[in-house]
Amino acid sequence: RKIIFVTGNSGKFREIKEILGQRGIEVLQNTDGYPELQEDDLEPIAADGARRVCEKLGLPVIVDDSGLFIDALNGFPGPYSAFVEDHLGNPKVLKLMEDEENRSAYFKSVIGYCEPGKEPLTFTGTVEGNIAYEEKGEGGFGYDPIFLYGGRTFGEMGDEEKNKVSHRRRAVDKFVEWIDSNL
Ligand code: ITT
Ligand code: NA
Repeated sequence: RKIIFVTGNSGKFREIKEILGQRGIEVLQNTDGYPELQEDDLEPIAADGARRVCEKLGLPVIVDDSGLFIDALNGFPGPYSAFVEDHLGNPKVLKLMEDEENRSAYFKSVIGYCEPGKEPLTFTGTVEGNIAYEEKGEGGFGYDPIFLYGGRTFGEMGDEEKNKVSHRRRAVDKFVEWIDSNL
């Protein structure tokens, strides 16, 4: 079985290829991109994105809309995670968190899946952790160096370790469960 994953983010692609690969599903990357809805929740963004690319390509596709939600910042950057990562970066997020004692945050990943002629489906995974005081680790991508999980950042873990516990892993597990009982 093969599936097309539409994403411009090579970190996401690497992780999903590995996780789905272990379950016998081959993942092909398509970097065409798609317009993203502006919404507070990631589910409608992923659903709409999956629908658009599926209609365009005429094939079953997945997309992954994800983000980092920081409690002390009322869930920021959340749906703006890509913009904030690109334009401000981790040092400025740490700066915003400088005087905050509440470090709790979570990552969320929503897989949007769509088949031609069908309504899109979404599969959500989250993982709770804390915002570090400084960037640590060369692994992963994006916010991984500032996201502490069990005493180390996702950036300090290798892909293998991150893929066992990550928001993305949890979303993909739900997707695979659905595939197993529906396809
Ligand atoms: P797409 O082409 O798939 O849309 P993107 O990077 O624009 O790629 P999003 O719109 O979903 O993806 O934005 C999510 C942001 O959150 C982006 O800056 C990611 O780098 C970051 N992010 C998502 N998952 C992450 C993870 O597992 N670890 C660290 N940062 C992550
Ligand atoms: Na994006």
